[in-house]
Amino acid sequence: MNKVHAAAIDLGATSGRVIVGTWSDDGLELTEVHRFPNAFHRLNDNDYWDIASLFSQVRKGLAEAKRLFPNLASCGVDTWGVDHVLLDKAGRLTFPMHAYRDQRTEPLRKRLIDSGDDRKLYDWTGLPPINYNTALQLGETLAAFPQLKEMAARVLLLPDYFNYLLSGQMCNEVSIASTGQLLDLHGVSFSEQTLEYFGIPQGWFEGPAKAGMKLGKVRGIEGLEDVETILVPGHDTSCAFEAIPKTGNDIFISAGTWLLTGGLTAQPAQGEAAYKLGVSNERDGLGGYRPNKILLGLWLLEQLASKLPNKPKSGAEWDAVTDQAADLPAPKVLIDCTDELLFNPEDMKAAIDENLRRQGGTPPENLAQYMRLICDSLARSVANTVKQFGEMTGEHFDNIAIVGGGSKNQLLCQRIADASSLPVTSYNLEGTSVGNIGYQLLGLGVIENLDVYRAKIAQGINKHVYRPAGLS
Ligand code: LFR
Repeated sequence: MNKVHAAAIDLGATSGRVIVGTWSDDGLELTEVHRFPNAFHRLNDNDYWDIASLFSQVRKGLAEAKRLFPNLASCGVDTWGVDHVLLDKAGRLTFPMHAYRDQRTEPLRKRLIDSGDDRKLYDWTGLPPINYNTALQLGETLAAFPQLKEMAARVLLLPDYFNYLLSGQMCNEVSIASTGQLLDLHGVSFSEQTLEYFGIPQGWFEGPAKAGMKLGKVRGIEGLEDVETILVPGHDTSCAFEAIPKTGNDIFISAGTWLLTGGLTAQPAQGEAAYKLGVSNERDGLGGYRPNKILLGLWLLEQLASKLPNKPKSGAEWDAVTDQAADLPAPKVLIDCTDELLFNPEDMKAAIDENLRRQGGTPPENLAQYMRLICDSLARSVANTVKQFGEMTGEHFDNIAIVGGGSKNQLLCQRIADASSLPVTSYNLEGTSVGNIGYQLLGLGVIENLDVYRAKIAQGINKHVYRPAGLS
């Protein structure tokens, strides 16, 4: 087999990267060609993404990918969920792109809960009332600016928009559409009831399209005229979940800014139990169900550290803090990770301290103590969710499979194992890019299906199993 090179453009809320996957008889080899920080910016009371500079980083990364791999065949874009642009008929931006942690939707979310309509929406879409849902964001936008109904003609979520800029094709991909509370729980279509409920014009969305198809050659970047843009699962979490080797009765975690905990199943989670647990029935790139619970993740640590004068600068410095934290005694009072005040506080340290005080606890004194507190608290939140998922589905999970940046945090993995009394298998896998590249190979006709791809990747994968304390 000739080597095939495909570039995964993977944009997260705190960093973005372009990674080239080289697929051959030997399997998949990844080369990171570009990495850059990402952040939203507050202007008065609102939070916005700097979308033009984000796209310029994508262009830079693609140009570098082509320079290093002159035979580059394709590229595909995945990003965080829910955020979107409103375009006019000619594809021009009609509204600034807000960031999902913006609190502008909070009054509307409260109204949904107080009126009980969130339950109705759950039955229609299988998604709980999270204040960043695209449907809710559009509801707020339209209430504040009703004239947008006439000005805008189309809504694209972020990966769909970058696909459009790259290829000239507008389409709404299924996994990313599902993050926004926009799809009908059954079948694969937009939820007419939900769009109507929020006053969103039905024509603002089309499809949704399944991943794995060619959108067209890259436009407007010199030298990339032969490179195909391929529709991959636009949602980063979907790419990550789809890359994880499936063995036994696993429950999965994609660990990073969030801890996305759940699985890939043929059936959606629905009804009272799923609603109470707050399961999000997101979709994979082919429209299959991926029910998961969206738990607060390492955002707590990232935000806390970002304000510290002497924050660790390298991986080695972070490892040293993790080692110190592992030697500390387990904190008696843990953070309540369901606290909404932790979603986007001005000052994360103050928000965590306040959360502890409310529960009768004492704030930590140094970064290692915060690290220990955060890892133990996140571990408890995951363990509770795994237990509740088991009770809801009747499944007996015998392993937790974890990928993503957080899977490299040994303390977090160990504490999840301890708190859940289950082994945690951490895969050394750049999961999001691996999933993204798999769909590009599918679109290029290089692989038959994703099972074959996953099986081949699993052969060469490094993993580490964390056993729960007290069990061997
Ligand atoms: C992770 C993620 C989560 C989603 C959150 C907001 O990057 O995509 O899956 O819940 O960001 O979109």
